[in-house]
Amino acid sequence: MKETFYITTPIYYPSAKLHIGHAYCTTVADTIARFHRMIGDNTYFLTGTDEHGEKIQKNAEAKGVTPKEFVDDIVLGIKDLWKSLKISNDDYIRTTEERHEKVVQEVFSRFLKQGDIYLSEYEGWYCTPCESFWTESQVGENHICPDCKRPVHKAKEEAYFFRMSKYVDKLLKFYDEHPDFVTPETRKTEMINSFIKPGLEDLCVSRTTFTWGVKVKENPKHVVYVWLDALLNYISALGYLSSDTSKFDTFWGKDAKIVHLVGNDISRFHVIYWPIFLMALNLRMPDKIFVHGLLMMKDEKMSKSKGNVVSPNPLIERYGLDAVRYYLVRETIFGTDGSFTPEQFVSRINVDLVNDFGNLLNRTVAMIIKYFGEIPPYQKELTDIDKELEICGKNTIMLYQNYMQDLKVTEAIIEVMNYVKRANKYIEETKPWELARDENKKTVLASCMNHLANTLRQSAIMLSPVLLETPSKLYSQLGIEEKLQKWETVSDFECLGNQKVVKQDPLFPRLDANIEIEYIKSLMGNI
Ligand code: ME8
Repeated sequence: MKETFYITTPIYYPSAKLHIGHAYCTTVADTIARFHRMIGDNTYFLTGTDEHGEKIQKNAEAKGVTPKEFVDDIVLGIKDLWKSLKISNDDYIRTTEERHEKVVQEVFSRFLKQGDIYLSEYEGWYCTPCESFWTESQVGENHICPDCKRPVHKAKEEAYFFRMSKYVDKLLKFYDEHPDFVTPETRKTEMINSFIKPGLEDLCVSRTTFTWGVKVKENPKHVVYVWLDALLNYISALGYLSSDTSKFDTFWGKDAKIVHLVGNDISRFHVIYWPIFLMALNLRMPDKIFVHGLLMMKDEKMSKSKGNVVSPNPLIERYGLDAVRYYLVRETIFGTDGSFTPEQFVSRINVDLVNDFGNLLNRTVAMIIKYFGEIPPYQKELTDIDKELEICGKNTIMLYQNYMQDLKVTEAIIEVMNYVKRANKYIEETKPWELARDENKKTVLASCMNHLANTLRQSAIMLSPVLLETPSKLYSQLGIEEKLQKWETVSDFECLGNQKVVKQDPLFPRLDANIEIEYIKSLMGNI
């Protein structure tokens, strides 16, 4: 059944240039969106930037420009990065756009009217880089931010608060009734233990110490807290409260499947506050908050402010779009922490793309040209090894589809690559060069070539949400016509026959590990 599918990434802070960590989440989201489009779902994919807040105001002041000029410049770079990664987002929301600011003001007014928000005074420990207030127990004796581990300072201001206590029981009931709401589930347990069990405090939702934010209409010396502002992007971008709510009605409608991908650094806001804001607005919940891990660099969290980062652009220029996308989606199991190292980057490309995938195509094309010139038609008489390869293919397609539907993209890709590995082993087992010497084995050889070509075709289709340039190169070498490049034909084991095969350049050139590791090391930190 066709679904309506809405997927979002976090909206990133344009406080500095983005690094490979941001590209990681966005590329995975893009892969999932492309998969859903491929299987025919009505799909909407949103990304964007979170442009208000004290940190951005300070960065702009330091540079001697207005905050808007500051973010405009960085957003250009971010959009360029998404273009070079061929990110297929349907919209790009900026929180400085009128369509968004209007929603933030209206929602704030509504919360005030409903009594969900009240005016009071805030005194607490404030972390400027994280723009978060913390309680005494959270900052500990050393007064360190529990998130970024930097020193916090005491701050006091008149502020509006959101009455979280009113919704806690409802939230816990929602978690109970929707055990799949958060993946991995441990992230939800963490949130319950750290923030809900000790007593969820009311959230401070306005600031008066800086001006770069959405003004509270009722009291303009206040700007709306950046997180209440930012979370609303997921619905403002769909036209919530606007004159045209058709997208909102579809993609936030009751039949839509709604997925937010977020890093574990921001799970608190998505697992606790976002559902509560939605409850207060009387809107439906998302189906899934998928919390992914963070990529580390040299055992340290990659961070724009620390500067220990690598930018995807020079990697794309040198290794190609598909190599970088493949690395991002495959290397770190989505949902677990990972790290970026030049050694793993080079090895992942050489092992998976050059040896396993590229080589399977090279060998297959060379053999088909040598023995037949074109892909032989499907032979009804199958050997046991042919049958085994077909079963592996059927299982792979099923597992791939299930994993993708479950947002387990890395696992899905691993299944496809296991199928590719299985096909390489199939060559060793069938020994086509021996079959070719025996005139009586001609049909067995034909069947072998047909199966290899089809394994490659099926793998290319399944990899096409990740690899954007390689599948067409593969189809052109195997002479595969357009209709057989489509998802609808992926399970067809008998469809190939008489396609003219041509040898072209290898899909991925082999990387000289020593040279490339040195090159990537030279990029690290230079962003
Ligand atoms: O938090 N590894 O923006 P942000 C993997 N504006 N992913 C990483 C990463 C790393 N080393 N570093 C960042 C914000 N990310 C808010 C979000 S949403 C309503 C507002 C990714 O620019 C990861 O997805 O700090 C993380 O959650 C996000 O970027 C944080 O981006």
